[in-house]
Amino acid sequence: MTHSSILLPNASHLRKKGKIVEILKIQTEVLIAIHEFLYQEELLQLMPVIVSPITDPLCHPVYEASIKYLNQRLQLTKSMALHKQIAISTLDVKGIYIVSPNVRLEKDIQSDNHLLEFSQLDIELRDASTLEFMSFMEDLIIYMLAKVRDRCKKELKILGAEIKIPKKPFQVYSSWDLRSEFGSAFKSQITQREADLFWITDFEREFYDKEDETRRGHYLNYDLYYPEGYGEALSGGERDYEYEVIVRKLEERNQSLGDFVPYLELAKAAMLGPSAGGGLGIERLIRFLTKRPHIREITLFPKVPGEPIFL
Ligand code: ASN
Repeated sequence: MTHSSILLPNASHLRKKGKIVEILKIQTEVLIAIHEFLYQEELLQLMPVIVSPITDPLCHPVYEASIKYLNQRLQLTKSMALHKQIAISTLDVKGIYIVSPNVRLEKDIQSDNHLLEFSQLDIELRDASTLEFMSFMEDLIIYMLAKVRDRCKKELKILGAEIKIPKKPFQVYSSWDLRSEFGSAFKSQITQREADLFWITDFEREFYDKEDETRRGHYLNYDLYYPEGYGEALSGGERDYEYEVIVRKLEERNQSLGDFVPYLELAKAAMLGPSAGGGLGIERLIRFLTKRPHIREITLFPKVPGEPIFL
């Protein structure tokens, strides 16, 4: 059998060697520093969930990614948002984390910052507020950046990348203010303009992010952004956990209750509790630290939306 090489051009990074060794060394040190910080903070690490009857519905369109096993339809994990909330409600600990692989078969995204398969550092803190979670993440990021700057001097020099340590507290913008200043494309505008990491708060999105009880239509959630045009780093929020509220929000979003049966059963049995969390994209973080023009450059097996997959 003969084969044509329509896929091989997509894999030029495997041949040209690039600076992938330095990039992966930085990724290794990033993960070690993150584990160190979370260990000191006494969070427990959970193993990832890959298939489950439920997953994050997301708030943008993706192709279905599921498999049938016996009589069940199992979803490939889009994020562990629902499992994290269930875990922290079940375990009497300060917080949990997972380095979690996610599959999102993007439909119409063209960007230098998306992969169909990626990993996020998912964290959930028990009883935490928005401000407490944001402060926790700032400490984590400052700790990790200082360690990587220290431990990867040679690699950063080869890559021509400098690590600047941000000061706490990071700047916070409301999405409402940014929308009125920049219009609907505010995210790409503001990430170009800023010189340090910053937060954007209060987005209307997935049903599990907590709505502000005193201001309906406003949300206790946040995104962390990189400066210099590197875009979104983390998204997360405080969680709604009361059955009636969750059902109302699913209905408002025209989402089928049948897609969330085990989660709704736990909510109905009052087995969900207050927490806040978020997911930090690992590949995006490495791209930002190594200052690569496209996220494909920091992984050996990139899966870029709209392109055939080589490996
Ligand atoms: N990581 C997000 C969260 O924890 C969910 C997501 O990735 N869509 O809220």
